[in-house]
Amino acid sequence: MSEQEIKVPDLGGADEVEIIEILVSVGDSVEAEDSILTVETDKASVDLPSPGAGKITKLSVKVGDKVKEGDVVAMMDAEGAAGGAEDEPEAKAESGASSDNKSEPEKSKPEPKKKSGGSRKETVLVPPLDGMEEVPVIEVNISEGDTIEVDASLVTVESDKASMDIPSPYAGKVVKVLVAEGDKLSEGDKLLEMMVADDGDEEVEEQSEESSGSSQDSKPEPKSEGAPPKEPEVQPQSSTYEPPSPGARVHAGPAVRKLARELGADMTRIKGSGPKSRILKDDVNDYVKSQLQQTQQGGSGAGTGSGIPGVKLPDFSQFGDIEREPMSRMMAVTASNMQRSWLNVPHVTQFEDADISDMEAFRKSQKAAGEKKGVKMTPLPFILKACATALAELPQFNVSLDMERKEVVHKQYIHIGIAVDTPNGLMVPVIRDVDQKGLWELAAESAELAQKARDRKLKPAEMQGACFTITSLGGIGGTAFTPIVNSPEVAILGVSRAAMKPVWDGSEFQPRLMLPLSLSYDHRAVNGADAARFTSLLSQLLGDIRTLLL
Ligand code: CAO
Repeated sequence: MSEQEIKVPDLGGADEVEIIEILVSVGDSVEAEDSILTVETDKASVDLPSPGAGKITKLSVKVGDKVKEGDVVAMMDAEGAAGGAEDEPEAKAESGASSDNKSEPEKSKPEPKKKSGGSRKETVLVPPLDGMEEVPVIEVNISEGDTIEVDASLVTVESDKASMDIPSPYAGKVVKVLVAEGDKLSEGDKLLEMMVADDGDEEVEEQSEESSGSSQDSKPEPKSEGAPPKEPEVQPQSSTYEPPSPGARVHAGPAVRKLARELGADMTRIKGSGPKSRILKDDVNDYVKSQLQQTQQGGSGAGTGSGIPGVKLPDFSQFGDIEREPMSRMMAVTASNMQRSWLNVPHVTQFEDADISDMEAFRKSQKAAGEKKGVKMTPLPFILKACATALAELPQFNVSLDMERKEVVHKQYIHIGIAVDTPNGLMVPVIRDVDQKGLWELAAESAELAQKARDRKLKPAEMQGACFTITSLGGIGGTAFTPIVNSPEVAILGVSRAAMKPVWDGSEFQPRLMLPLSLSYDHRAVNGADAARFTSLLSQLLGDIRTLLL
C-alpha cells in the first residue's frame, strides 16, 4: 500500500468548480473510476473518479468548497503498491488539520485542542437557526455507524424562506441519530450522538454541550450541497413541500433540487441514474414527462391519472419501524386496474339473499358421484349456471360501453370470469360458454383454472374475454361486500358465506340456508331496477335449481 493523492482532473475548461457532494468517507474502499465527489459548474455536474483502487485515508475538502484542476481533494492507500518507510511522511502530513491545496474547511472553527488516546461521546445540538423555530427536517444525511468529517452535513432543514444544512462540529462516528425526516427542530434540540476520536494524532474540537450548545458555534450553512455560505438558496416553493417517502434518501445537488421544486416533482419518487443513484436533472425531467404522459393516458402514477391529486404519504417511520418492498408486477397491475375501474365506473351494489337449502341438499347428495369423477361440487358451478341464465334473460348486463363512439357493445356469448385468490395476488381466469356447459363440466373447469392460477400457469387467453365476473368469498367468510366491477364488463357478483337464518314462511320461522349475493354494477349501463331484477332472478334460480334446466 502507498499513499496516493486524488487530484481534480482536467475540468474541460471550467476554472473553479464547486463541490456539491462528497460520495466517499474516510475508511471507504474504492475501485478505480469510482466517483469520489461531485462538482457542479453552471452547466453540468461532474463526478471526479478515483485514479485507482484503494482505501480513502483522508478527505481534504468539504461540500461547498471551490476547487480547480490539480487540487488534491483526498488521499488514499493505493492497493497493490508497495508500502514502506516512504509512506510515513505523507501519512503524518495527513493527520494535520490542513493540506496546502484545500480550502480551509475548518477556519471558522474554534481553536482545536489536542487530546491524547481514546474517544468520547458528544451529543450534537441544533445551533442557532437565524431566529427560526420549529423548522422541519427534510433530509437526514447521516446514518448510525457513518464516519463523518467536520462540517459534514448532518441534516437539511427547510423553512419557508430557505433550506439549510446543519454541519457537524466534529469528525467521528455517528452512534445514534436522534431526529427523523419530518421532525421540527429549534435551537438546542438534540440531533445525534457521536463518538469523537481524541487519539494523539487527531485534532478534536474543544466544545461541550454545556459551554456552547455543542454544535452551536457551527452555524448552519445555507442549503448545503454546493450553495456557498452566506448565499442562502431561497426556496420559494417550500410551502408546497411533500414529506419524503419513508426510508427514501435523496441524493441530488442543489440545482437539481431547485429544478424539482420548480416543477413540483417529489424527489423521493425519482430514480437517480447518476453514480450511487444520484438524481440528475435529466432524471427530474424524465420523471415529470412520464407523469404527464400517464395523466394523459389515464394511468395511475404517483397521482391518480385522473386529475385527482394523489394521496400524500406521511413519513410513516415517525410512528414506528417500517420496511419497504417493491410491488410485484401483478400487484401493480391489479392496483392500477382497480383504480381505473373505481374511478371510471359509477358503482352501485345491490344485495340479495338466496335460499340455497334445497340446492345444498342436492349438492351434498352428489358427493359420492363427485368422488367417482374426481371432481368436487362446490356452490360455485350452480352460481355460474344461474348467472349465465340471468345474463341471457337480462342482456343489458352482457354489454360493454364504448363511450368514445357512444355505442353499447352487445355480446352474443356468455363467458364468465372467476376471481381466484392466489399467493401472488388476484387472478381472473375465464370460463367460456358457461350457458352451454353442465354442472360437472363447470365444477371441473373452475377447479382446473383455479389450480392453474395458483400455479401461475394460466395463459393470457385464459384470462381474456369475460362478459361478467363472479368473486366468491363464500369459502372464507363474510356477510356482504361491494366488489369493484371488472371494467369494461358492467357487473360483478360477489358471493359471501351461506348461513342458516330464520325465514318467515307465512306462519312460522323456518331455518333456511341463505346465500348472500352482492351485485355491483356500472350505473351508466344498468339501472337499479334491472339490478334488482337480476339478483331476484339469481335468488329464484338458486332457490329452485330445477329452473336452471328450463
Ligand atoms: N357459503 C358457504 N360455503 C361455501 C361457499 C359459500 N358461499 N362457497 C364455497 N363454500 C365452501 C365449499 O363448499 C367448500 O367447502 P367443503 O370443502 O366443505 O365442500 C369450501 O367452502 C371451500 O371452497 P373453495 O373455495 O375451495 O371452492 P369454491 O368453488 O367455492 O371457490 C374459488 C373457488 C377459486 C372461487 C375460491 O377458491 C377463491 O379463490 N375464492 C376467493 C376469490 C377472491 O379472492 N375474491 C376476491 C376478489 S376481490 O378482492
